[in-house]
Amino acid sequence: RHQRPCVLWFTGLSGSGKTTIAGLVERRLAELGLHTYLLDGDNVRHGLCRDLGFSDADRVENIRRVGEVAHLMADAGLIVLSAFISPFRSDRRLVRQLMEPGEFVEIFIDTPLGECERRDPKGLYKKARAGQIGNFTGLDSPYERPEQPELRLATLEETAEQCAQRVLDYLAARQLL
Ligand code: GGZ
Repeated sequence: RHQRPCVLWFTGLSGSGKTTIAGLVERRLAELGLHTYLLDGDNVRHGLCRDLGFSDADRVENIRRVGEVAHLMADAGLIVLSAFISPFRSDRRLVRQLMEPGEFVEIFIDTPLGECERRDPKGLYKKARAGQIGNFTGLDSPYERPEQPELRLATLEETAEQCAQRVLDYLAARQLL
């Protein structure tokens, strides 16, 4: 089946739901017979970026490398899904500029900090509040909200499944499916 490459770039706070929604989208794309790859902290920060931490400079380098890998994968014809906090606008813009026009789809997972902290799926906010983790995004490290994302998904208003469906609807409307 024919597919157009693209990069679905999920951005948002820790615990906002990036990986969950990206995973649901990936499963639906796979069911359509499309070839995908999901880049996230689990498969990148233990390998390609294992020398990097969470200082501003390390986050910049993390996103630069992920962007280059996403670019290579899109060149190979894949639909790439990327789920990193990617807190800085300038880094997201640099990644966008690597891709062909229309190929980069910025998807803002807009979950308020209070809700991410309430969910705290890995207990990291609790640790950060206790002073055991520094430079934590949203607490003592910035998150710059996207100004013009292709999609903004409000997870307080819709379920993860509904959010995933909105991504698929967007791709269909843009003839990316
Ligand atoms: C933010 C941190 C931190 C700090 C560890 N700040 O919810 P998670 O666990 O699974 O996702 C977070 C992940 C963030 O890594 P990224 O590569 O996405 O960040 S960035 O795009 O800013 O480079 C969280 C965990 O790593 N984590 N320490 N200090 N998140």
